[in-house]
Amino acid sequence: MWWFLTISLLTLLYYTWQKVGSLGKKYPTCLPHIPILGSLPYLNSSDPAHIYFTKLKEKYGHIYAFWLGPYYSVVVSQFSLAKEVLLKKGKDFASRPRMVTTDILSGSGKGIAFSQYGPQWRMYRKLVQSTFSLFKDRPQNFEKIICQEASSLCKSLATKQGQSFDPALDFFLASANVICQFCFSSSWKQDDEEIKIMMNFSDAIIKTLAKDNLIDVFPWIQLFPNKDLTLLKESVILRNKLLEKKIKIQKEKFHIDSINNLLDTLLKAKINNNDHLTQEPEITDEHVLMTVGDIFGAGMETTSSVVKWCIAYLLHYPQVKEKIQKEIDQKIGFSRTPVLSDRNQLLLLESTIREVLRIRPVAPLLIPHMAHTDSSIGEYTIPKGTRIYINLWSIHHDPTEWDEPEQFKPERFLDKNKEHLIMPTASYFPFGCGPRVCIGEFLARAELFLFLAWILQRFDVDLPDDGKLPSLEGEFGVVYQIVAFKLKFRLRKAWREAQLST
Ligand code: PLO
Repeated sequence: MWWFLTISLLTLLYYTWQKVGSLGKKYPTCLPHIPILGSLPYLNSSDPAHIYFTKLKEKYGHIYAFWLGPYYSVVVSQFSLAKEVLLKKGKDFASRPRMVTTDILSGSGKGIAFSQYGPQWRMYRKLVQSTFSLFKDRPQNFEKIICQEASSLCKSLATKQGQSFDPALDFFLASANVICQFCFSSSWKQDDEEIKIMMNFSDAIIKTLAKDNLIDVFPWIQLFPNKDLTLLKESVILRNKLLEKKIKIQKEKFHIDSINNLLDTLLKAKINNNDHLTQEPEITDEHVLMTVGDIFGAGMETTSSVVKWCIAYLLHYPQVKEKIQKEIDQKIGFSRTPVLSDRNQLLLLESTIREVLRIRPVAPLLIPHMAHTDSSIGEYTIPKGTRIYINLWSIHHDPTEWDEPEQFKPERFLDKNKEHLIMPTASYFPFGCGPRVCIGEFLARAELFLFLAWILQRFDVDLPDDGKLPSLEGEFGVVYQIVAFKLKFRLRKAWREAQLST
C-alpha cells in the first residue's frame, strides 16, 4: 500500500514540476514518458535509430522531444531548423553530451570530436587546422600523398585481378596511410600485421560507440558485466597502445624548427605552452594522444567506408560506372593518371560521390550535439543541457526537397545539359556545418575523387563469382558502414592496350 502511495505521489510531483517549469514557454512535442525510464518504453523498435527517428517525424513533426532516461533530447529533421542549430545558433549548440562510451574513447572528453565546447576544444581544433594549412602549401602536399596511395592501391588490386575478394583491407590501408602521413609522416606496408589489427579494433569501436547503448543512458549499468563495454574498453586500450608507440617513435625525431605533421604541431604547442606562462589551456600527453586519435580514426574510417559505398552502388548501377569510365577516357585518357584539377572535368564521378554521400551519409545522425546554454530552435525553448540529434538521414531523404529521394540518381547534381555541377536543394550537408563541421572535409573529398578516379581508369568492377550484389542496407553506428561484400577487379582492355603501346 505504502509503496503504491509513494510511487503515485512521485509521479504526480514529477508531472507538476514539469508543468510549472514550462509555464509560458513552448516546447517541442514530447513522446510519452514515465519517471526514471523516460520515453524508453516508447522508443522500442527494431529499426536503426535514423530510420526510426524518421518514422517518428510523421507522427510528431519536424522537431520533437523525448526523455532518454534522465536526458531531455530533441530530434531535428528539417533543413531550416537544422541550419539554425548548426549555423545560426551554432555556438549555443556546439557542445557534446558526456556519455560513458565516448568518455572511454576520448579519455573523458579530450581531443576534438567528443569534447565539450570551450577554449580547450577551440585550441586543439585550431592546431589541427594549422597543420592542414601546412600540408596545402608544401611540395609533398595532399594531392601527391593521395596519388601515391592510389597508385599502391591500384597495384595491390591488380595482383588480385579476377579473384572474388573483400576489398575492405585495401581501402582501409589507403585511407589509413594518407592520414598517417598527416599525423606522423609515416605509413604502413600492404602485408603489415598492424593494419589488420587496426581495422579490427576500429571496427569494434564503431560497433560499440554512442550507439543506442543503454549504458549511455544509465551509467550505473556498467556495474554489471557487459560484453559491448568490455569489447570497447579492450579496443580502446589497443588503439591507445598503437598510438603511443607511433608517438614515441616520432618524438625521437622531433625538432622544434622542423614541423612536418600533426604530432609535431602538437608537441611544439606543448613546449611553448610550458615555456611561457600563457593563458592557453593545458596541453598534456593524453590530450595530444586523443587529438591525434580523433583525426586518425576519422581519417581512416570515414573515407574507406564511403569508397566502399561508392563501389557498391556502382556494382548495382553498372550503367553509371560505364558513363564515368567513358568520361575518364575522354577527358583524361590513358597517358596520365587523374589529378585533383580533373574534378572540373569528371562531372559524373563528382556527382556520383555527392549522391552516395546523400543517400548513405557517413553519420546519419551526425554526432549528438548539446545545448551549453539556454536557447531556442524556431519557436521552441531549448533548455541548457538538451541533447540534440540532427536527423541528416531524414533531411537527405526529404521528399519535399528531393525528387524520388530513395532512388540513386547522380544526375540530380548536374544541370540539364550535364555541363555543370549543381546543388538541387540546400537540404544537404554530408559533412555537417557550423562550428563542428567536419574538419577534414576537403581532404575526404580529395581522397574520394582520386581513389575512385584512379580505380575506374584502370579497372572494371564486377560481381563476385557467386553473383551476389552488396546489400545497400548498412549497419547503423557512429559511422554508417556497409556490410562486408565481395567483388572482382579486372584490368580494363583499353588500359592494358595503352600500357603495351607506351
Ligand atoms: C573510428 C574508430 C577509431 O578507432 C576511433 C575513432 C575516432 C574518431 C571518430 C571515428 C572513430 C569515427 C568517425 C567519427 C570520428 C570523429 C568524427 C567522425 C565519429 C570512432 C564523424 C563521422 O563524425
